[in-house]
Amino acid sequence: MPIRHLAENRFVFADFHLGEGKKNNMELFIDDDIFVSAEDKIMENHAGENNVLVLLGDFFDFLAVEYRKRILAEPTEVSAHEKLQKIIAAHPKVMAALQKFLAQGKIKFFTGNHDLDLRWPSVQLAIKQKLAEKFRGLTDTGYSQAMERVEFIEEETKNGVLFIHGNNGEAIHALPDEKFITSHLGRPLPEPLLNIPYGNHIAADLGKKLAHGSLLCKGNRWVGRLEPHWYIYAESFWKNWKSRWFGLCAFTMLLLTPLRHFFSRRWWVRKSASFWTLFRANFEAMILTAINLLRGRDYTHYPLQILKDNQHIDIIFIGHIHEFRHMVDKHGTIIFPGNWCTTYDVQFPTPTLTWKRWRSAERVIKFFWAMRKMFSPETRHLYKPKKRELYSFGVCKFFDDGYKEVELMRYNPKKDCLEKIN
Ligand SMILES: [Mn+2]
Repeated sequence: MPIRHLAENRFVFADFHLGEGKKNNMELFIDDDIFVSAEDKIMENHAGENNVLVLLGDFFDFLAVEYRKRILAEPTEVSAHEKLQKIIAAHPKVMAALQKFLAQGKIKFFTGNHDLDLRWPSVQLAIKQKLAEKFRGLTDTGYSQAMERVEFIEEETKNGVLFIHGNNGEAIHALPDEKFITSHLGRPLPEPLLNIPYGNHIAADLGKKLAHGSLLCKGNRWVGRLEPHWYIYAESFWKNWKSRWFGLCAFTMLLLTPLRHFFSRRWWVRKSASFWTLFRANFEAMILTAINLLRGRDYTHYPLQILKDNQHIDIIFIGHIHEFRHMVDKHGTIIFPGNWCTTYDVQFPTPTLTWKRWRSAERVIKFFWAMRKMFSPETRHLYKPKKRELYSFGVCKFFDDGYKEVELMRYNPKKDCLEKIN
């Protein structure tokens, strides 16, 4: 029997959303120390192997960082650099862990919708230089080889395994064909701008106003941190007038945002979209997860379609929707490696479905009926949002004979070990 050799180990992490630190309420990453320990454990357990760290998009969150006191800043190359420097300064331990990994392996950055700024070649170079800086001055070749081990890609298929961030599965976050905008109304721009999907502006603008507060109402710290996020608005109407006011403001802002964007001086937000397109996008951003829940369609829809349409792909690693899941279907395997940014999960009561017909109607009716339990004083403690402390990642092992193995794993900080997630 021929002996099979391990050719490459990939450790796939997604959605860290590193921001500019706690001074900004949009910062979602606080587990720097746990990431350092997880990296150390991986390097310890896999010393001497051909290791690749895959960061599957939204590793940096450029949309959560202010530039000239603005969150909705013009997406220029200069702003990208300033934001990057703020993120690097806010997360020195994470940067050091990446430097350490690079000393013995490779790092692949995938572009997500929150770190489209990685498309600027000079931003890529700045990150390469930062991660390879330990090698500077030793030998020129050591430094340049270390930089070559850092790679930036948008998607990759290797040996039947597809790696993607996954934002193209949602219409409002799908990437435009042109990477940069170089002209406006037939005139060339003084400097190119990043061509950003409209959904990004909703996250940065509406999301920030709801999280930080505005003239109308105080901010709600759950915005951006609770899954599913529509629950924040639904819940506010159940409680008292203070929180109901927040719900009303959120609803008003939802209606005003497309109007504001339509008439804004900042044309690069709307580009050539019509008012209705903007309106629909805002509406979908708020309640699409709720609609999908009611029509029984979940986030696996998009990768499943890719597996069906592409005979040569049998495994997909996909991030973006902040879920962890290892799913095996007749068309192939899908791994959602999970997110590392702060997330609280809402626990919903599960209704028992008994009807023989009208099952989808039953699901809707019983779901709303069961939601009472979440707000009644006797049972509400059972359904408090819980912090997701999973620290999950995907593993993909490629062997020299074409065989491959995939796994959903997690780092357990209490036991300081790596575990399988079943
Ligand atoms: Mn994303």
